Amino acid sequence: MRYLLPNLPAGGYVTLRNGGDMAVRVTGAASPDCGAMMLHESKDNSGMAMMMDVQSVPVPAHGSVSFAPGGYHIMCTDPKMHVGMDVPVVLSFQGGGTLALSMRVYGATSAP
Ligand SMILES: [Cu+2]
Repeated sequence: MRYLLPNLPAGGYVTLRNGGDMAVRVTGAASPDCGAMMLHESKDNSGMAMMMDVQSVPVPAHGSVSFAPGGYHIMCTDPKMHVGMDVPVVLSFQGGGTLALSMRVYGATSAP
């Protein structure tokens, strides 16, 4: 998680690998340390950085998808966290599956 200030959304970045034979789709994310979590994609629109809501993010069979700056991210509104803590996150998938993970919180200038 990249955390800036309590009144700014935090960004969640993660790489998901799918070792299975079927493609899956991430359809949502939730954390008790966020007011809400949304799947977003950053886009460069003629030099203007924009973010858009995305309904789902595909993870190809035997492939991976990266949530990374400039692309997909998990937006955390109203973050209740501090640098150095681990935030519990549950990702939900099309078809009803879930994946629990823990995301370390970094500040604006610190890097994983
Ligand atoms: Cu966003």
